[in-house]
Amino acid sequence: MVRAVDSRSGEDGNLVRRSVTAPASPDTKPPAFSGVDSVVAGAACGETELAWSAAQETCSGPVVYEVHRATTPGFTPSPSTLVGLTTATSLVDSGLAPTTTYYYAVRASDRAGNADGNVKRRSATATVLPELLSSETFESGAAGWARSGLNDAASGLWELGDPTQTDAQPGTCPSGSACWATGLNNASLGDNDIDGGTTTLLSARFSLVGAASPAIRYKRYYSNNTGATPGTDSWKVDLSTDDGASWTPIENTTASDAGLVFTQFEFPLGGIAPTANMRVRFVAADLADGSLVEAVVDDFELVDATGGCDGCPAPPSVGRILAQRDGADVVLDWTGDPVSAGRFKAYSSAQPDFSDGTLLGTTTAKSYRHAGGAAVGAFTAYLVTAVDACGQEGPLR
Ligand SMILES: [Ca+2]
Ligand SMILES: [Ca+2]
Ligand SMILES: [Ca+2]
Repeated sequence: MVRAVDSRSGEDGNLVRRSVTAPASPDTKPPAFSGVDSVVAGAACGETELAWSAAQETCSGPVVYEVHRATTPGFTPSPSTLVGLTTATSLVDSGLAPTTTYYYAVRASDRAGNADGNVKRRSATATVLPELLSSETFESGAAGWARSGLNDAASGLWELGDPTQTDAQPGTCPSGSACWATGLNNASLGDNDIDGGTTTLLSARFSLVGAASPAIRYKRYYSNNTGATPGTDSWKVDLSTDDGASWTPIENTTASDAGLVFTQFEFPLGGIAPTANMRVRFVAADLADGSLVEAVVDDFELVDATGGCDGCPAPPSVGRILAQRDGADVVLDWTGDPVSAGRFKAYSSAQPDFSDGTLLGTTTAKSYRHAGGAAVGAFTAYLVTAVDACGQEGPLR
């Protein structure tokens, strides 16, 4: 509202002032807004997190932000791409498909219905969680792994146990007290390292059939940078999908791990089709005279890099919410509801059947303040959903 002052002279000659309300001049100026600033993968499965700077608006506040989402880069925001309305300057989008890239635009609109038309878009791939399919720590024995294949070295052949420490060999395992090492017991540096040939460690047969994004992980240590001819021997790891008949290299390096520290290596199969007859072999050698070569392998894991989103139970639903006016706001409260969740989402709708529900915002508390909610319309329905640790949200109904 614009307030004006009407001035006229009174009979006694004194100036009389009184206020009148002038007709409202329509606010047609959209909020000055720079659009979405960042979109990143979210904390939980199937989530992205958006953030933007507040719009400048002085006449018809508060500003409401329309969040639009699409899977095409140059999309045009429209009612069909609207996925959220919020007065906050950030939003967690959830329930997204893993490995899919989503594109977002955020536009600001004021109470008078003026919307900005920025064309800024940002994209991110929704968070995926890996699923651990199996883990071998060798604490219960060799588990079908063995020295097999080319093993013509005079010393430093693969052995399972707890290694003794030298400047070239760690004195502990990555896990527990059992790991594979090239000659466990070294009396001194240069004693019981690999000499004069090759040693090969062959894994047990394993299957990765059914994994959507299969990967192999292991912890390893490799050193060839001490001794008379450092850096001349290779560390090789190969993968077979046909029980050892043929091999694909997954590591081939002359670089050493520094400081007796293990490296966790992860190899996504990518275009290699998983089978039920898979094996890995770890090959270390001292082929150049005088090299000190040591290696350790432990904690062999099979992983489905995107499978973690499938293992989540059905998300909880919120039963009872109280909605009450507080001045111009509506405060939602479900502290009496027994459901527990890490996060809740509040929606409003002008329809009793909730056919056009719009996301107001996200909260970690069991309450939500809908700023300006009391003035939105004669009828407003509210709904709160719970979001579980996987980022799954209860149904909107
Ligand atoms: Ca171990
Ligand atoms: Ca050794
Ligand atoms: Ca040697």
